[in-house]
Amino acid sequence: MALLKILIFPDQRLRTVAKDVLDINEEIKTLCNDLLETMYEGKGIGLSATQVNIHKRILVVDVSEEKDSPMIFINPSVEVLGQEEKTYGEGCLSVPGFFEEVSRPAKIKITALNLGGEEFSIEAEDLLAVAVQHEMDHLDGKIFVDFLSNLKRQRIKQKLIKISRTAV
Ligand code: QAP
Ligand code: CO
Repeated sequence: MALLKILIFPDQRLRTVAKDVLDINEEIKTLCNDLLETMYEGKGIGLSATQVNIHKRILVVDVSEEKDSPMIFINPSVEVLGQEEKTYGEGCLSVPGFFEEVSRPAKIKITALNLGGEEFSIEAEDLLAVAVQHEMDHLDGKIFVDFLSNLKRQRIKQKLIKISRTAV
């Protein structure tokens, strides 16, 4: 197991579109476990491979209270169910310290591969639906701050740039 380094917004590598996983081998299994370990270490509820600069279509989440229900999604796709949208105060391990309201479809169906290479589908709402949509965006190079006003995004960007300068 290993902790991976998380890219921080506005790092341009977060804009990379990830590629499908073609073979679920030992390297991919290790990556999934490292993503989970890195997510738990950061007190996160979701993490994508994009955020650790590995541009493969993999995301992990754990929305449980006890933090004992890791979920792994390889090559995920999302189908929106119904018209309802819900707003949630989102954060991101790549945008540390900032939480902002984002509106997304309330109910989705996720189809993905598990570590055994088998396809599965689940319906999700509430926090799981938010987390999977947020992480799916990362695989397409999108970040939740893209949904905010230009002013808010610009402020967050400048603050994070300033923090990264002082941290060196
Ligand atoms: C994405 O986000 C998400 O700023 C995962 O200081 C967001 O795990 C899923 C975090 C909203 C569902 C709803 C952020 C931890 C973690 C921070 C995260 C921070 C410490 C964010
Ligand atoms: Co994120």
